[in-house]
Amino acid sequence: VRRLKTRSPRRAPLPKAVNLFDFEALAQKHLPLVAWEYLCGGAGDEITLRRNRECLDAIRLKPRVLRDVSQIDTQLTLFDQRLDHPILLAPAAYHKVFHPQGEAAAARGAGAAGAVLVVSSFATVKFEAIAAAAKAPLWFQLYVQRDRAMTRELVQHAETVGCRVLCVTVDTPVGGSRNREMRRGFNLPPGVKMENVAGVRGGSPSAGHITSGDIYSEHLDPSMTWETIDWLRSFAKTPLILKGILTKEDARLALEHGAAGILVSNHGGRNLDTAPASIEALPGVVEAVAGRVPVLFDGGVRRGTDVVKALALGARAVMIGRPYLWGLAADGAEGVTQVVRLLLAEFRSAMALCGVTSLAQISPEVLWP
Ligand code: FNR
Ligand code: LAC
Repeated sequence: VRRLKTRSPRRAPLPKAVNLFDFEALAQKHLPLVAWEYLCGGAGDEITLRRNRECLDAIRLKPRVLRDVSQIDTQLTLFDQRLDHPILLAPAAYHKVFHPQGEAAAARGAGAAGAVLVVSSFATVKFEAIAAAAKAPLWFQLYVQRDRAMTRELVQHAETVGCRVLCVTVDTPVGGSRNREMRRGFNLPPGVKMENVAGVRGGSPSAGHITSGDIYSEHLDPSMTWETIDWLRSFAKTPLILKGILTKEDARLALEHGAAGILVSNHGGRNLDTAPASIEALPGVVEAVAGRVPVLFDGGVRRGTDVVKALALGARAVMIGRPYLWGLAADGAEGVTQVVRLLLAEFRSAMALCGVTSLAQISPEVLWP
């Protein structure tokens, strides 16, 4: 009996990344443990973090057939901006923890994939350099600082470099209990700092390594209220949206206080553990908003089918957080571009298999009842 000769699996080339989870595995290989745990971690027992995925997985889509899906159009208009597709890059702090070129690489990678990058207040590259690397529009994410003059300067600085939307994060008056960061003593590596927020403690040489706890206590304002939003609107030149709304009550208040949009988010499960999955909260917010402003969504988006589901439940667009950071860690700007392209290709395929050819056609009808 002749033995079939098979190739030794050890000699097979490294498989290329074909989905976002492949990039997750690559990122974990590339990053020091402390950076990896900052990136992947959630608050508390990570119940909300897991639930973001579980609830998206549990939704079923409805396949339709024989509908001519030869032309798929993913374009949309959002805050008067024409976008090629509804996949945006969520604000994330400290990109230089993941790649030496930090936010400049992320902006370059986003631009090549036609994706909006929301630049974090805690960026580790100067706004000017991020803007110079960007080919797609930038938005700006604000963490309100205790020093209101500094806060105003930060917003105006972001506007000056061309950020087109002001995304105010309202779900983080204080940080969540992030046990992974605490256990590893997460810190910014030497030479890495917040480049656009004047250092309260960040610049102090005695601090050396800064723990995220220190950063949170110094650079978040637990006293902010709805009046702070009114104050921001009094001078902001760009549309103001609120990031981190999960309830109908807060959605109604957001409208009363003139928000131009709402981002339904639980901060990727990093703040209040045992809060619901973002996708569970989305329908209630969409109902309360009743079409008056765009509702955006983030939390656990990993597959093109997830994008279809969020849009079917009323989101106008989605943001991804960890996945593009996986791309950044694995392969810099190119990795970011690849992550968006893979997700977009899956999204287009899922649209076709659901029998829809434009975003306007994505309704609750695409969900299995
Ligand atoms: C974040 N997020 C975040 N949000 C924000 O408003 N400002 C910030 O600076 C950061 N920083 C940050 C760092 C890291 C490492 C992560 C993973 C997340 C939250 C982010 O914008 C978004 O809400 C979630 O990441 C979305 O969930 P997924 O896609 O990561 O599941
Ligand atoms: C985080 C903060 C910086 O999620 O928003 O790590």
